[in-house]
Amino acid sequence: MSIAAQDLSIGEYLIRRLQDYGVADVFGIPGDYVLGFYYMLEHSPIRVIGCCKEDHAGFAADAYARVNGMGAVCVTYCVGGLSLTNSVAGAYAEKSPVVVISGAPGLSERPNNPLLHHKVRDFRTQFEVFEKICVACAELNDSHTAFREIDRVFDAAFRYKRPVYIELPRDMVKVVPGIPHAFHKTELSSNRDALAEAVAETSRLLSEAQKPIIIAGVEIHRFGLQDQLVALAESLQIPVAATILGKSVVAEKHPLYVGLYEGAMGLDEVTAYVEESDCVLLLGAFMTDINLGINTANLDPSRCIYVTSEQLRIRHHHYHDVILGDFVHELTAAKPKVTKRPVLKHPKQSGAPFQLKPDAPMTISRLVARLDQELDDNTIVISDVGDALFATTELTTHGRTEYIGPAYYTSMGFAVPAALGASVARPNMRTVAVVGDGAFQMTGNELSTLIRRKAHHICIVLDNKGYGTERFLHPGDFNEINPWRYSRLPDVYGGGKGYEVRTEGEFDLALMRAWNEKNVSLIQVHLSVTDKSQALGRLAERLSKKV
Ligand SMILES: Cc1ncc(C[n+]2csc(CCOP(=O)(O)OP(=O)(O)O)c2C)c(N)n1
Ligand SMILES: [Mg+2]
Repeated sequence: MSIAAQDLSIGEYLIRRLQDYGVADVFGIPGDYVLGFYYMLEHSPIRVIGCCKEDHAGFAADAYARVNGMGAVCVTYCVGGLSLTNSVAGAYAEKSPVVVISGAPGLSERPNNPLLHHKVRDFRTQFEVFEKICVACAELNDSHTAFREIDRVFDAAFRYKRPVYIELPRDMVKVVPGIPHAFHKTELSSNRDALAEAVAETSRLLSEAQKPIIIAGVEIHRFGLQDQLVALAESLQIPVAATILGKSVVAEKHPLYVGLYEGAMGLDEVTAYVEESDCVLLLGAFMTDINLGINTANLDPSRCIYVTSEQLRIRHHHYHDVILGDFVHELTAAKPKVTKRPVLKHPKQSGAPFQLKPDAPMTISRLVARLDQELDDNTIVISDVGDALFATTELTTHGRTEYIGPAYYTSMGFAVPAALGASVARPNMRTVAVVGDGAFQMTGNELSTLIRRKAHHICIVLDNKGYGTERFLHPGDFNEINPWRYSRLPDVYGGGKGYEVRTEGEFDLALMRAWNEKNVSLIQVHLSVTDKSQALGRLAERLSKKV
C-alpha cells in the first residue's frame, strides 16, 4: 500500500502507521514533552488509555500486543520512559511487539546543553537505554528521514515481534516534511531451496520415527500460526505438547494435545512421553530454563528438529532464511507418512471430577481445579509470577489466546496491568488475573483503570501473607509483607466488588457472583503460608533431590 504523505505532519504520520498495524489503543501517561502528540492522538481515531504508572502501561501494551498483534505505549521523557524499562525488557524477552513512543525536549531547546527538567545525563540518555532493550530505535530529529525511520522501526517490530522505540522531540510533532514518501509493508520470503531441503530432511526423519512429537511454543502464537499448527498435527497425526510460554497456542482440549512439557514442574507422564520420543519437532519454542522446568528437561539434540523465526536446526544441520510459517505450511503439504503414535491420555481426563467441599479451607490446587470448571472461550486468564504462574499451568485452556503469563522474564506485577491490556483489546471478553499478594502490592492499583473502563474483570489475590515461592527457596523475614485488606480496595478505587474468602464454599459463591456480574471483582483468598500448587510441589521436590 502506498499513501501520499506530503500533507501529513510527523505526528500524524506516526498515528497513520499505528492504525495500519492495527493499533487502536495507546496506553500511557502524558507529560509536557509529549502533550502536543497526546493532543493529536486524542483527536485521532486512536483511543488513549491512561494508566496509574508507566511500567503498568508497558505491561498493558505488552498484553494488548499479545492479544492484538501489536501494542503501543506513549510517555513523557525520562521520568516516564525510564519507568517503562522493566516492562519493555519483558516484552523483548518474551517476544511481544510493543511500540514505545516517548516525547523529548525540542531540538530548538537543546543548544548549549541547558538543564531542562527530566534530563539525566545528556539528551541521549534515554535513547541509549532503550537501544539495549528494543530491536530498533529511532530519534525523529530530521524531517527528511522521519517517515522512513518510522517505517523502519514498525517493520522491525512486526518482523521480529519485539519492542521498538520512537523518540519524538516536542517541536517535531507538527513539522510537515512535505516530501514524497511511499510506504510499503515489507514482505519476507524464504529461500526456496533451503526450505525444500529442510522440509525433505524433516519428512524423512519423521517417517523413520516410531514415536514422534511436536512441542509448540510461543512463536506459534506471535506469528498467528495456531491454525496451521493444528492442521499440521492433524494431517500427520502427531501428538502435540506445549511449553509454558506457549500454553494455549493449541486448545488444551484438542484430541492430539498431551499437556505441558516443563521438565521438573510437569507431570511425570508428559515428561516421559516427550523424552521417550525419537523425533521431537520443536516449533516456535524457546528453550528457556522456565520452559524446561528450571533446566531439568532432557532433550537430546540429535533427535530434535528445532524451528523458530530465528533459526532452523535439524539435528546438527543448520538452515538459513527459512520462515517459520513457510516451514509449517510446506511440511503440511509434503504430508510425510508418519507412524501413528498412541496419544497420551491427558492425565487430568482420568482424574475424578471436581467435587466441592464447602467447609474445607481453600488451597491453591483446589482453587485452580474450581476455576478450571468455569473456563470458556470467552475468558482470558492472566497469571502473575509466584505460585500463580505454577498453579495456573494446570488450567485447561479452550481456545487460542486464553492464557497469558510472563513465563520467561517472570516480572512480578505483570498480571493486573496486563489484564487491562487484554481487556482493552477484547472488551467483550472476561479477564481473570491470578496474582500473589506480593505481586498485587506492586501494581494492583491498575484495577482502578479496569473499574473506570467498566471492564468485566476478576482479580483473584492469593493471600499467603508474603513471598511464598521464595519461602521455599530461602526462608527469612524478608519474605514477609504487610498484610492488606485487599477485599476493601474496590471501595477505595470507587467501584467493583470485593470478596474475602477462606473456604471452598465461600470461594465458590464469590466466583459465581464475579463470573456473572459484568464489572470488576476482587477476590481475596486466604491461604495457609505453607500451601503450594502441585506444580510448585513437584519442582521443589525434584530440585531438592538435585542440589
Ligand atoms: C519484579 C520482581 N521482583 C522480584 C522478583 C523475585 N520473586 C520471584 S517470586 C517472588 C515472590 C512472589 O510473591 P507473591 O506475589 O506473593 O506470590 P507467591 O510466591 O506468594 O505465590 C519474588 C519476590 C520477581 N520475580 N520480580
Ligand atoms: Mg504471596
